Amino acid sequence: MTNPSTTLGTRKDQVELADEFLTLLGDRIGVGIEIVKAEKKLEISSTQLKRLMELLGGWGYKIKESDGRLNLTEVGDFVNDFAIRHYLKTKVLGQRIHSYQSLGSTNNTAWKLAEEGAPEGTLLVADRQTAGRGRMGRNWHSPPRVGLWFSLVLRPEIAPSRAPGLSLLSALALSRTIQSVCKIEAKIKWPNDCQIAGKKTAGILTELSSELDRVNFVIVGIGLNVNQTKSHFPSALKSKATSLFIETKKKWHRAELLASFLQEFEGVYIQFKKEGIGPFIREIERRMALLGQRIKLSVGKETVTGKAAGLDSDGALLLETKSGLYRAISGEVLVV
Ligand code: BT5
Repeated sequence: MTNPSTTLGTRKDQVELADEFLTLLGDRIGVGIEIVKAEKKLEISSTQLKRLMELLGGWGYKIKESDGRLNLTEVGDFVNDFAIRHYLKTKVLGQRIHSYQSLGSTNNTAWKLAEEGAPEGTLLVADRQTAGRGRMGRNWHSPPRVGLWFSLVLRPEIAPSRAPGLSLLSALALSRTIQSVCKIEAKIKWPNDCQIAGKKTAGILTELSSELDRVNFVIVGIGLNVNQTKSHFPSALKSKATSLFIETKKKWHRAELLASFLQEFEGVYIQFKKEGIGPFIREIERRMALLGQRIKLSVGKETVTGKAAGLDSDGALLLETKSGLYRAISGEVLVV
């Protein structure tokens, strides 16, 4: 029966209603539904339907009315669960989405949800982070509306020692996504960055919860600079950071980009779980920044200088030094 009320209820009711409505609209541009049918299926009045359309309008969805039908004509650049689902083609990654306007750090909240049992593939995404983290307590600059700041909860049945491979694997999937979507080359900077034209475009923070011989969960946190202009970056980052917009002069739809990444990553992740990082090593090397160059590697307090010779079969970085081949499983790479 049609609900005579003119309001849409609590935020939760609104979200559920909006979700149902978008499903009716076909979740995709151009499918559409008759107005009468929509009101009947959603059990709402025409005033409520108008409110719902206004609400969705505010979230960036444009819905046009013609000949008694409603059609979705535009999905705005929002990174909420609805927008992501419009583009999502994965089976596991992103099947559960938690989206936030603002969060301290998506990795922190993902860790908490994982401890509470969040399933494999759970995605957390925030429009901005107020305490975005890099490695070793460093900051990750995450301003609103211009980037993709997200974390995935993964539960691979692998030995804990293989988990760091997930950073390289994510960097590979990012590099492929940026190339296929934005038609621009993004290099992998071992072990956890993506660079365009020598500047950092994305950073990856992989965190592991494990017992001695088994992984409980892994949180893969990714920050990708998408639509920042130069003025978005604080002065300390201006010379070393870049965004897809700065490099391509085009604005990118973040939810669509995220869905493309998830699809790319799902493919490599499934193979990684069976075969490890080995099958990807050659491609990662091909996409690697600084290969063949003299670099300085700092691992804790130790520094090693040498030529970046390539990757070992487990993803470790190989350095040719004066005293022989040096193998690094973690560290910070600098050009000499
Ligand atoms: C990283 O650390 O590159 C990992 C960054 C991971 C961020 C994501 S966002 C979603 C998820 N939630 C989190 O809280 N974190 C993850 P690292 O290699 O330590 O690099 C950090 C350094 O990169 C900083 O010290 C700055 O110099 C630089 N940096 C900070 N913000 C940047 C940005 N937006 N773009 C480019 N460089 C940045």
